[in-house]
Amino acid sequence: MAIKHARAALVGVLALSVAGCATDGSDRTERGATRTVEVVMRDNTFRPDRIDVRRGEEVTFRFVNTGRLVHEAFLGDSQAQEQHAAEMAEGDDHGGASPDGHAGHLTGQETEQEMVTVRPGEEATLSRRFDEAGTVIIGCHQPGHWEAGMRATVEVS
Ligand SMILES: [Cu+2]
Repeated sequence: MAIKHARAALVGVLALSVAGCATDGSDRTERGATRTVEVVMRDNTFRPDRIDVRRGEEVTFRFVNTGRLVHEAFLGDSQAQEQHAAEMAEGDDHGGASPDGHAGHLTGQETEQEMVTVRPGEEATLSRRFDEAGTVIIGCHQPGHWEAGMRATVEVS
């Protein structure tokens, strides 16, 4: 009984939030086009390590960290991965202070998030629409993880 009531309440909340999105006035909102892919993070792998998507498809990645270490998922091509790896290495030298180059990078991207950090036992989602055919990489840039091969590929065709 209690469970039924809770479910009904949850459905109500979901319906409300969907309605909230629709009246947002945003023309970027698309209904029912998102596919969710669960990716398990371990020490130090992503599973699956290859995800096939269709061009134009919007995917929500649900990263679940079942390992004992903090992991991150950074989405980008190989060039972006190398750049991010270099930034992480630089960050160590600067004692964690964020140079303004990073802020500029973020403002140029509107609100599109391209990275999540997930603690052990936690999960986080990242949504991305893939408009170009090719390979996008999901990389973990916690110290040593990228070097250890902690990455997955998204093949867009
Ligand atoms: Cu990692």
